[in-house]
Amino acid sequence: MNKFTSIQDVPNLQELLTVARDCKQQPFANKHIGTNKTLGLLFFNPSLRTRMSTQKAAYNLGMDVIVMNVGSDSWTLETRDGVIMDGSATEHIKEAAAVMGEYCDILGLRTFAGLVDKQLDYSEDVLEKFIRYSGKPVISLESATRHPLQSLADVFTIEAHKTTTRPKVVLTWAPHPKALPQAVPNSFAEWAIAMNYNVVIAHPVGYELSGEFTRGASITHNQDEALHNADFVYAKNWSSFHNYGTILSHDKGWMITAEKMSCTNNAKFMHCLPVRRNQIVSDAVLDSPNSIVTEEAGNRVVSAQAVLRTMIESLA
Ligand code: SN0
Repeated sequence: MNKFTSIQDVPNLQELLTVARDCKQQPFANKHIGTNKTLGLLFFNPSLRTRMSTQKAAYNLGMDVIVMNVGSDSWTLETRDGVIMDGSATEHIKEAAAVMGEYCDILGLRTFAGLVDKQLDYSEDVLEKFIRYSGKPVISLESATRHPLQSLADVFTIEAHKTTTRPKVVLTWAPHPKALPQAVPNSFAEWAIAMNYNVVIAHPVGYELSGEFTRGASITHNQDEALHNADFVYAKNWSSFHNYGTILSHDKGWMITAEKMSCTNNAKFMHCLPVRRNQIVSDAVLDSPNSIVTEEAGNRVVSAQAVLRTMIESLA
């Protein structure tokens, strides 16, 4: 695996899940494989779980880690080709990525959607330029359109909790005060569909995700109907894809409450975090034993470690 930016980069999902299980059971069994290898973690946007879990995963494999807040601590980067750099950007992504590639064996990159220019976001401009100019394997730490380390942790968590071979997994939109990217729901949908779960996506009118991520899922505007008999409820806000980056609804009726959870098959509640309490989900649900958000976040170490281990093996 020479990049990890979407499920398409994974040659064998079941094999990756087996490696992940092994990393969970024996986190320090491969402490030698990362010796003298450097992981660079580059953040254009804030992070808590991704930063800590990926760093820990790298340490478990004996890697050295350099963390750089590119968005705030380094020079401001120009990403457009052929421009006269007489504005505020100090350095071009061509040099910056190439230099980081000199220092690191693997690069992780967080670059959120700008939510202004759909075409630019969905072309994964910054991520693709880092891949091209760094010359090193790149791991997405949430790009404009996907969050694959999160999705791998999500399906790993579902595998650990499922009580039927093909669980009903409901991805539901929930309200949020800010416009958020589609990366987490896009990615969760494509991984959950690849796992052959019974995937149902519920959202208000106008919140349809791009069809490339949701093919194979049932899509409904009726949340109650979706939640009926669900085994897993994955809540997430996202802004509109079609009316790009806009908020079309603040409908509090979409918040996940204990009453809504009572229509499910004693479903587990999931969210990638950070989560807005009593906006996305009520305190009662988040504080209930059915909430597995902390374990889900804990499994971010497992997903990062499985990906790093697989990548290091293909470096050699
Ligand atoms: C990001 C998102 O893509 O939705 C990261 C999730 C892992 N979430 C946010 O930016 C939340 C911001 C907020 O104000 O709640």
